[in-house]
Amino acid sequence: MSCEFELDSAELEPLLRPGFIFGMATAAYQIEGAASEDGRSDSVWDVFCRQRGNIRNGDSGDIACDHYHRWQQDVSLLSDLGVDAYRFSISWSRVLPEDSAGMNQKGMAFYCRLVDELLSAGIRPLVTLHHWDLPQYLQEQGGWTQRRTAYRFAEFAELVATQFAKTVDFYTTINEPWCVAFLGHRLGVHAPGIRQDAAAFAAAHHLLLGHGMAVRELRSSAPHAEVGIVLNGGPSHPASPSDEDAAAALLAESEQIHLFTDAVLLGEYPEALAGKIASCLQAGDLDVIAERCDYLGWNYYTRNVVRAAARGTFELLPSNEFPVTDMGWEVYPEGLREVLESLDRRYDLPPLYVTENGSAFPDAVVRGTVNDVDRIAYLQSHLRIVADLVREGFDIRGYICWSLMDNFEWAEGYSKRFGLVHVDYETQERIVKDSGRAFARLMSCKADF
Ligand code: GCO
Repeated sequence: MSCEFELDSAELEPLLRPGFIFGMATAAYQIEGAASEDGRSDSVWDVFCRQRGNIRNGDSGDIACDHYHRWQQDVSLLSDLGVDAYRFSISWSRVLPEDSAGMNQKGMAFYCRLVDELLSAGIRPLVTLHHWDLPQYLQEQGGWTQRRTAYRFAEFAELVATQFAKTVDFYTTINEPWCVAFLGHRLGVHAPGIRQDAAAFAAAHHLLLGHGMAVRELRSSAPHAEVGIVLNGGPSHPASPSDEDAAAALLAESEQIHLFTDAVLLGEYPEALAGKIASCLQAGDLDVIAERCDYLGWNYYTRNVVRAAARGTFELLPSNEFPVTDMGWEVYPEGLREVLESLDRRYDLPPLYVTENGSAFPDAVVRGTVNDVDRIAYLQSHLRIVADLVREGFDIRGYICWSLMDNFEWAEGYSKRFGLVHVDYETQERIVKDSGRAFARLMSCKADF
C-alpha cells in the first residue's frame, strides 16, 4: 500500500488500533475572519497586524478562511476526511468582548453551533481556550505581564466549561505558552510585539499560572473532561562541538522546554532560570501550576541548531543539513523521538498527544488538484516515529495534524501553506490536497485492523 500518494498503513499499524485519535487542528485567529462581526472586539493580533511591518504583505486575520461563515462546509470537509477529532480554539474576545461585561451571546452561539455540528458528524471537539489571541482590553492593562490576566483567564475558562458542560470533554488551557512569552515579549515578532527579556519571563509565569488556575476551574465545571496543556519544541543541538555551544544548546532547551515542563510536571522552575521569574512568583503559585493534568499535548515541527552568543545568551541558526520546508525549517522527524524520549527520562509523564505536526510547502493547484508529495513524505516520516514510540510503549493517544486547511500563518501572513486542504483566498474555495486524501485513506484503514 505504499506509493507516493499514500501513507504506508502497515508501517503505521500501532496507530490504527481502536482508541487512537486522528485529527486535524486550526486556531481561531488563523481561520475565522469576521473580525468585527457579532460584537467581537480586537485581540492583540488584530492590533499587531495593523502596525506596519509586522506581518508579511500587510496581511491580517480580518477575513482569513472566512470560517465564521463557512463552518458548516468545513465540518462536512472534516467529516468527509474521516477524522476522529477536530482541534480548534475559542476566540476570547468574541465571547467576552468587553472588560468586566457579560458574555456575548452571539459570539458564544457560534461555538455552540460548531460543537453541535461536530458532534452530529461524530467528530470529537478538542477545545483550546487560548491560542494566542488575548483580548486587547487586557493587553492595555499589561496583558500576560500582569498577574491579573491569569485570573481573568480562569474566569474565561469557567465560562466556557459551563457552557459546554454536556458537549465538550477535552480541553487545552493554553497552546504553546513559549511562543506567547518569547516570540511575543522578547523577540517581538508576534503580538503584542514587546522586546524585553523581563516581560517574556513575567508572561511565561502568568501564562503558566493562568493554566493552573484554569485547570482547577475546568475540574469543577467540567469534571468529566480530559484537561491539559499544549507545549512545543524540538531538541536543541549545538552548532559546533565547542563547550560554549553545548552550554548554549542546554540553555535554549531549558528556556523553550524545561521552563514550562518543569513547572507543570514538577512544580519548580529550572535552577538556571528561576531567578528571572522570582519577582513574579508568589507563595503557592507553583502548586497551582503543577495541578495534575490528564495529558500533555506536544507540538513538534523541527529541531533547533544553537550557537553561543554574547553575554551568555544564545542564538538559533538557520540550518539546512536536512531538507527544509517553506518555513526554512528542517525536516527532522527523529527530533520528535529525541524530544519525547528526553521528556520521558526527566519526568513521570502523563498520557501524551501529538497535538500539532505538519509542514508548509509552496503548493500549486494544477487542474483542480494539489499533488503535495513533500507534505505526504513529511507526514509519513513523522507518523512512523509516533508509531515506533507507541510500539516501544509510549502512551501516545493521538496525532493531530497541523492544519486542516491553509490559513493565516502569523507573522508570515498567508504566504505559508500548512493545510491538508488548499484554500483559495480570493474565492474561499477549498480543495483537498493529495496529502489530505492520503491522510483520509490512512484513517479509513483503522477499521481493517
Ligand atoms: C502553533 C501554532 C500554529 C502555527 C503552526 C505553524 O501552535 O505553533 O499553533 O498556530 O500555525 O505551528 O507555525
